[in-house]
Amino acid sequence: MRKAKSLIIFCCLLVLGIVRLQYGQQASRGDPDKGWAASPALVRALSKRRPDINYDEEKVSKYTLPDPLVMLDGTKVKDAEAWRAKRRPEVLELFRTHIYGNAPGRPERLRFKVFDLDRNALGGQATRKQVTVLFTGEEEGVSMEILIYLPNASRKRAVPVFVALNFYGNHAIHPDPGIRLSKSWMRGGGKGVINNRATEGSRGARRSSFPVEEILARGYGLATIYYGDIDPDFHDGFKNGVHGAFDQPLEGERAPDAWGSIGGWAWGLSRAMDYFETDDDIDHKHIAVMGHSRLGKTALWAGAQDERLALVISNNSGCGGAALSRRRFGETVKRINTSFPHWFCDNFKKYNDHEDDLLVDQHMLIALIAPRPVYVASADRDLWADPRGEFLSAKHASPVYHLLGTKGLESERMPALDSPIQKGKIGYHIRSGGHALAEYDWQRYMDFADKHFGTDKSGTDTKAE
Ligand code: GTR
Repeated sequence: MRKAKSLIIFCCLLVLGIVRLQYGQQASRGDPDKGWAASPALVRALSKRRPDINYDEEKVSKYTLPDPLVMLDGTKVKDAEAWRAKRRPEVLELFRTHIYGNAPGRPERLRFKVFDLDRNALGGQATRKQVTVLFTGEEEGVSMEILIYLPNASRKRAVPVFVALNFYGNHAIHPDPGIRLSKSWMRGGGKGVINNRATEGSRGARRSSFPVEEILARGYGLATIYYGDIDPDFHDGFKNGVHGAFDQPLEGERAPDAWGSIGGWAWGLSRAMDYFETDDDIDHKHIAVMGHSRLGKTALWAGAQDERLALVISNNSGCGGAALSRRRFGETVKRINTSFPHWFCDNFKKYNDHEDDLLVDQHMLIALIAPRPVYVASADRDLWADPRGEFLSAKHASPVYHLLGTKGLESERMPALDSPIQKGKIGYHIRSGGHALAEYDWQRYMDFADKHFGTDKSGTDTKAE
């Protein structure tokens, strides 16, 4: 009898617990009919921790976004022709002058050296290649290493490839002992990184962000590059990396619109694209560029400038990436320029606390990618990156897609958690969890690429173009 009583009490407590859990989850997800809303408890906690930062939707002041379809002189952009010939170049120039800076073109003496080719890597699942890109053509000059895995099961020789910069060296994305250990300078804090250098202990440390086997199984190749090869991520007055190699400051002074680090990393992605065009195993017409966080900002900027990049993906890119600057929600222009003075060009600092003076906002960065497919992804707990600002940016880029005769982000409101929108050429999701590049994100990016590249599991074309 006593046993039965305690069983009943236990069951009641269990039901209560489940109800509470459900209720709690709902509270953080917002009203399902209204789409995602930040958890009020999280907003309270973050606001308490950082009173200088706004995490409260109610406190976002009114702002007016510049219209991507109105020229600086007030002329309306009425057709695709005017967008391509006039407005697109104008917008691109505004981003170059005021935000990311001007980068040089492809260096004349650029050279590629394939130093590793294993057609039986990862137990036979992949072909692994490693390539050094010599930016100045000289062995001792600044260079980057590309690690490439291509699926052996693909029925097609040339496969579509995801290219992504990484934070801790190519060897950190997978424990494959064939990957060359990075010798470059590295930020501290990474597993197995000692005195800013990688050690054997760092092999595979970032594996959870790069589901290599899953990518291969879906018929895609993966190419990755350590971003610090291109430009080490610290402020040294632009002496090291590609800036040191290519800058020509006038009387020692850098121009206020000279490229920053994001400009440098994006430039590196274009040099990777130069290599892909020479490799017959790679379908260079179907390259998707993907980046997380600061590298998400970089992926968008690379995709905006280099139209050879066929699909562009921003994972939790936030301020200076997909998020609208004018919302001043989470990280702001002033905050980012203060913490990372080397990421953008000097002119961008003029907009610290003066976001409304910008002649562009980040929806126009996405619009520069039109009509190519672009995917923006946020994370529920990543309020620093302003998920709603990222969504709105994708939405306000849509008129340009419509003008070009295609669909943009076809949704008026934010979706619920983990409910991707993939109807048009702009995809969007907000994943449960925090600031990260998760397997869930990769799977959605591959779904999106399947749609736009027409790839099925075997890497066979399923879409007529
Ligand atoms: C943060 C920065 C963000 C984001 C992030 C990252 O510290 O404020 O803009 O880029 O770093 O790259 O991990």
